[in-house]
Amino acid sequence: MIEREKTPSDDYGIALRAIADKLDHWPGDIVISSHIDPDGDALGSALALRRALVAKGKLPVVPLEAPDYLSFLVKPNELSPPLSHLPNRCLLISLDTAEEKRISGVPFTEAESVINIDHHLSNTAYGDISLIRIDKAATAEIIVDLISVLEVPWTEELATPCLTGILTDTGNFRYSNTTPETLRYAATLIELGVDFARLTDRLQWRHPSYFTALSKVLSTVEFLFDGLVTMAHLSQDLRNELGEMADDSEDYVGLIRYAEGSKVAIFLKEGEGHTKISVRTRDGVSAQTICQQLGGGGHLAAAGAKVDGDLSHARQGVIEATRLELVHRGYAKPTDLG
Ligand SMILES: [Mn+2]
Repeated sequence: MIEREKTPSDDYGIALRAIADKLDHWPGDIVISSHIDPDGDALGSALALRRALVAKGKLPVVPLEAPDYLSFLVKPNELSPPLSHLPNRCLLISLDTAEEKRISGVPFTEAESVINIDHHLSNTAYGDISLIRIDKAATAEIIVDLISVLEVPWTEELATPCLTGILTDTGNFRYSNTTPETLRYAATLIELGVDFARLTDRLQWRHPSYFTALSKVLSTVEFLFDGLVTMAHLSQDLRNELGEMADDSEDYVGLIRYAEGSKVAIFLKEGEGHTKISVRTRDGVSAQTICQQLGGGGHLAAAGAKVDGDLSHARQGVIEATRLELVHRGYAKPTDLG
């Protein structure tokens, strides 16, 4: 795509061209945002697109807050606090965000026009232009193509956040969304200047207190449904005790999913009055179905939800949703209780 799409002709290329034209000719302000609690794809896509538009003389506002483990990607003044209002004639570009209510830091209804670029199956196509490509491993892949269509000269500063999005959404090329095309995107981005070994190393860095938190989280691991389900949690009490660094916990669920025999890995993080649930699955069990029952969403093998109530309430809810999905897929009997 990067090479051949200079003169786009297929539907994808036409959509990219329409977005590029709109960005090139938009007379007002531009805001780029992504989902709340941005991950590497959300933040990487937003930073790369912002840098590309800055190279074209524009100054998009990006109201996102980088998690600690991704803050090394961000240069001074690239991110802004949440916006309580949008200026008149504002174009909103929403990246990697399936529903408008999940967009971070933006009063959505005040946008004059919305461009919605995403790869989630559950995307509701809420934009004036919606470019949803569920075959892409990361929204960052679409951003790579958009930057090429925008004809911004490629630099390492554009390529690194794009590859970050691909790396984090594929678990460093380990998840089933990793296609030959994904690896071609990565190869091209490395050719464009990303220091691959340095980036993958840097992405694994965590504050020392993360490892203290990890040791406590691992002490909560439990196995349910005869080992089909691995679950762990981080309570609000422990988060208070450990401080904010314990919150870089996105990958706890990625660790416990490797328990042999496990089809479903669940990580619960308790907050004030709510609990965040992260689910990873394999062998046809749908994390998305489990999380949709709890008001969340995501992909087949990786999904999440945020539910009201404390840890034990969330634990009950997710066990029941998981039980239904395991029964539906033939891995458990309706009488299995966990
Ligand atoms: Mn993504």
